Amino acid sequence: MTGVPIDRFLHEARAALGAPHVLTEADVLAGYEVDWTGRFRGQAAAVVRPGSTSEVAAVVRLARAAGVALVPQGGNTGLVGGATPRAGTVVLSLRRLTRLDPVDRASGQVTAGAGVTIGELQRHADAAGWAYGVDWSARDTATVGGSVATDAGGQRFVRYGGTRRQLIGVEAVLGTGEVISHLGGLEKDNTGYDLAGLVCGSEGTLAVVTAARLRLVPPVGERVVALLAFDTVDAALDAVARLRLQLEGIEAVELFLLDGFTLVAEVMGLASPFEGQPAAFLLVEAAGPEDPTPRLAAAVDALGGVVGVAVATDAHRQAELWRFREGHTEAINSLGPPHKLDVTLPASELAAFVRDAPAIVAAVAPGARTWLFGHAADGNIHVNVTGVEPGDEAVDDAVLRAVAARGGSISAEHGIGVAKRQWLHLNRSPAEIAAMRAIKSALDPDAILNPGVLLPPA
Ligand code: 2HG
Ligand code: ZN
Repeated sequence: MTGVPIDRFLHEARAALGAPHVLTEADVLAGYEVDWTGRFRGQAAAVVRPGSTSEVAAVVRLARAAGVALVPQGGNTGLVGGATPRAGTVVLSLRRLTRLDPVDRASGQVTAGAGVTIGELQRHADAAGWAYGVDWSARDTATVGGSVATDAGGQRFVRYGGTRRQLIGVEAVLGTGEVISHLGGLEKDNTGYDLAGLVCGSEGTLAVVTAARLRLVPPVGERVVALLAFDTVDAALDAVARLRLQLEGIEAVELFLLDGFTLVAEVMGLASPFEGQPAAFLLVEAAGPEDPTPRLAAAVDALGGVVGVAVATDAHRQAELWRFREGHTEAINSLGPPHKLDVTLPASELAAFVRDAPAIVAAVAPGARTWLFGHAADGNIHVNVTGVEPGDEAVDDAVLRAVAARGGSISAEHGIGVAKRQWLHLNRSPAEIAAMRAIKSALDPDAILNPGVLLPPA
């Protein structure tokens, strides 16, 4: 978008926000124009950085009047291109919205601005004797606003659910420029449409989240982390259901395979705690008021196919074991921008899918490498494929169709973004997509919020 509308928008945005918060220099824009993986790239006309909800509302109203499209962006750690500007759009950076209210200790809730990172939120909750239940490896960059916009899941979903489950209310600016604010924190509030739940997971297409009222959880006390090595992938997946049943206080059950483990160890310089070459691994964390280590040991003893166990009871060693799992995203990216297919399978299909996925990929991309890891207890596998051009979607097509054919979801926790919108129909009926479009046009009548994301072209 060039010419008069964008010039007018920039002029008015400078007046509303102050010139330092309207960025147009190419080298400054560059960091906002590419996603974390490097697969999705775009060109922004500008980046605007409002510092309050009313400034966000002013920006949205100006954009609407000028017909300029906005791409909301938080920590820019999303993995489906949903925050990458498309030609001539303006990035609406929410990182300056760093309001972080004192924890309401009585209710176990907190109000956080969109630009607060998940790590800051976690530390803030901890300091007040509470905890935030959602966690994932990008915690120190990912923001509250982005996590609400994408309904981020993470590695403790098995225990606490995803972001939507923590969300009590939001403050957000609709595509009309109107502000909706529901931050009062009532746990029981049965007064009509759940607007917070609707905005959550809408990927910036309905409203721009400026703050969230979030539910905290009681801290768990004692923790144990174990890295279990298995002789077969099937044995590891069998163990998932058994651990969920037999190990009380389970906080995470994460799966990865030998090639991913080996790559992470190489790239991060980690020493394997195991002899030999186990086929698959589970990273298990359990917590409770008393040391859960004996319970974990008993549960592991009852499993089949375990060929190695590394247990950590101190925080330092626990973090070391977690690196084998959390290091996957970074280690895989060192091979070049991957295709990331974050999918869920029904529990009954999970083992067969993990077995078949490399062949499904190889059939359309013989030179590619397939990396499988994820949140096994949720049936959520992160299929990463390297060695494929960013724009070549044959692999995406083959994997997503295979997942849908087995009753799975084409997006477990990363959202649809631009990466998967052409496959939305695999999971959503025409009536559902029509309902989504109707909601979109009611809340964002001029389609200025994140056009091209989530919904396929009409
Ligand atoms: C994780 O579980 C994230 O670590 C990223 O969801 C997954 O890199 C990925 O594909
Ligand atoms: Zn994940």
